[in-house]
Amino acid sequence: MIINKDSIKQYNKSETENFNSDFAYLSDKLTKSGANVSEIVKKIADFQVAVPSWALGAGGTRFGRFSYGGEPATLEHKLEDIGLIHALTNSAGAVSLHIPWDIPDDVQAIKEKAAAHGLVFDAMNSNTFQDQPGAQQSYKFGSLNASNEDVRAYAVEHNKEVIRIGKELGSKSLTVWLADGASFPGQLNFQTALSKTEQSLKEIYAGMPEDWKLFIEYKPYEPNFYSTTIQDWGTSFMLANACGERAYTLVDLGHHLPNSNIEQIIATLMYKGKLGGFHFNDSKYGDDDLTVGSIKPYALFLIFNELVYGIENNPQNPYPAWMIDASHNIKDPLEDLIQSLEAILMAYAQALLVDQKALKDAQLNNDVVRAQEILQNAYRTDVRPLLKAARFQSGAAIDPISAYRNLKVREHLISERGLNVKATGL
Ligand code: AOS
Ligand code: ZN
Ligand code: ZN
Repeated sequence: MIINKDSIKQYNKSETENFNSDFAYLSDKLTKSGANVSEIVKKIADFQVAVPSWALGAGGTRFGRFSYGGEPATLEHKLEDIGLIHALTNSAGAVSLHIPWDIPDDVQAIKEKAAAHGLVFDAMNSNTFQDQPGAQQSYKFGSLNASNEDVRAYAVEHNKEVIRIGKELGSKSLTVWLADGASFPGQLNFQTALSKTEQSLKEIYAGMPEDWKLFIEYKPYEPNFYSTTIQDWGTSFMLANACGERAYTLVDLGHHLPNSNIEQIIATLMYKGKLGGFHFNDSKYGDDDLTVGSIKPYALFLIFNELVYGIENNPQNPYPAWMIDASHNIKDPLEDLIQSLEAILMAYAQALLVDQKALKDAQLNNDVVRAQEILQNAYRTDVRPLLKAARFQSGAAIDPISAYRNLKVREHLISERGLNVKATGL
């Protein structure tokens, strides 16, 4: 073990003094304004976000990939990396596996390894956007939407195989993201492509165990640049309804056209009980891989405000599955994930501070200024002492990035695994 509870505890000692005074000040202020601080800290400590198995290596863009050194070469290494992040933050207690990039050779051993790091298996991810070595059919012109029946059946079967693997691991859900679409007008008949997709998803849904959920992801463009068959939340929602009650829409923050009102999409889906999963990232233009909260933290807060409202007021909606879906090529991927977790928990904590009763009153009285003040008061609160308290109380690091650097985690990984290893995946 590169780090353990003792080394973290030891390191925390150097941070305790500042933390104690910051927390005492904030806690006092919030308590006076009517907030239940210990309840909020507990909610923050309980919030767990899955890390995908493809986010641990130095990611790539199509223009280049720069190895970071000490990258995980095996699934075991990837679980160790997530274990490290979880030990430092106490908020990354799940892994989301990608098949076939991370097929476990020995399921039992992988389950034990995950359990040793306190990790559970969240949603499984299938891949019908690449042809694998030895593939009998090609996805070049589509997968679940393919007009060629052999290709479509092959893609459906792949998803069923992913369910079989996930079942052995103890996962309870499948996320389907499709690259299917067209790069040029005329390439596809939209209606045929959509009806094939619906048929395929229904077949996959029928192949799931009774206690599984299906998450249907949408994306407006990329890799196809003219049309994507599941382009938006409405299409995903329609397909989820066609499949059945255990099929849901999955919202990936980066999968919207610029300036889309994502928080309103969240509200609509939760109202209808159909928000199943969530992929966190950030973007300035049309990408889906930047660190969460690095570009639009206020939008993230507004999204969390709807999530918190929905979790409290929409029993028809299951508790959503959270995952970070970001991977860039210039940062240490573990530091990047720790930064993303921090941004997620800050937005969550700020949303928990929103005085829902006062907001409702302001809305009923059409007091627009007051409503905005209530939201912005919550957003402008420096909630970091609450996050630190949640981590400190659960034996994680008060300041995870500083602990990661001071405990020389990357240096240890490089000395154990070498400088020139390349993670499988993107
Ligand atoms: C792709 O853009 C989607 O966000 C997927 O959720 C994911 O990144 C991909 O499926 C990798 O497996
Ligand atoms: Zn995604
Ligand atoms: Zn994406």
